[in-house]
Amino acid sequence: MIRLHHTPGSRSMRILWLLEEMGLDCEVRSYSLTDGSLRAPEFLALSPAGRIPALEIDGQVIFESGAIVEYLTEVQGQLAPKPGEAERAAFLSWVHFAETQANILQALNIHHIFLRPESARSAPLMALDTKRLTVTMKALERHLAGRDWLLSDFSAADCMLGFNIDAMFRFVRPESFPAIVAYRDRVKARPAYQRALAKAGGDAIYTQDFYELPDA
Ligand SMILES: N[C@@H](CCC(=O)N[C@@H](CS)C(=O)NCC(=O)O)C(=O)O
Repeated sequence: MIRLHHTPGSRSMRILWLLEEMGLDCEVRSYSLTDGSLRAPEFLALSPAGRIPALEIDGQVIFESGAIVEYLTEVQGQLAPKPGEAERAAFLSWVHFAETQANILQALNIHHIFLRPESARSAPLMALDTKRLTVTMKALERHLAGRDWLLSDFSAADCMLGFNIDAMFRFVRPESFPAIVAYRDRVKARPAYQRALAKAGGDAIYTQDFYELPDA
């Protein structure tokens, strides 16, 4: 039995999608980001920082989406180059790059969406994080120009990074990023992505297509 601890719209989509790519079924247990259930002792016993995702598999619990991706690809022997193989370093770099970018997106989510009252928000910090996000998007745009996936073929690194794309375009307009837009379209066309999306239960985070920066 594989059980995924999940929140709609969160990083657990990476794992839901990867499991679908691997043809592995899982039970999904859903949580709210805001009702305190992620700080309950039973959840902290699974994920010590109180974060989603956590995955119960093979009689153990794994937390951190990047660790789950590395574990699943190792155990299943698919969707990642093995240690010593040519693209292994690139695979690990993009898996962890995706999480660097997700942390910036998370900061923007907190400022734009979760922090209340609005007067508690910091316009300079929001502008700074938008610039930091843009740096990661420019790097991604350069890397994706002329290629379909992060590595020479689709890999689990695409599940880590592909999840970020919808969130990126909530804060930075897509016009300057044609390679990322085309990559997003390839991601969305994957049957496993669509099956995962159907299981994911929607998006519990965004209520607007785009979030403008407030006046500084
Ligand atoms: N580095 C962690 C980050 C996990 C994380 O922050 N998840 C978010 C949802 S996308 C969460 O649980 N937020 C709840 C909170 O911050 O209290 C990972 O990749 O799994």
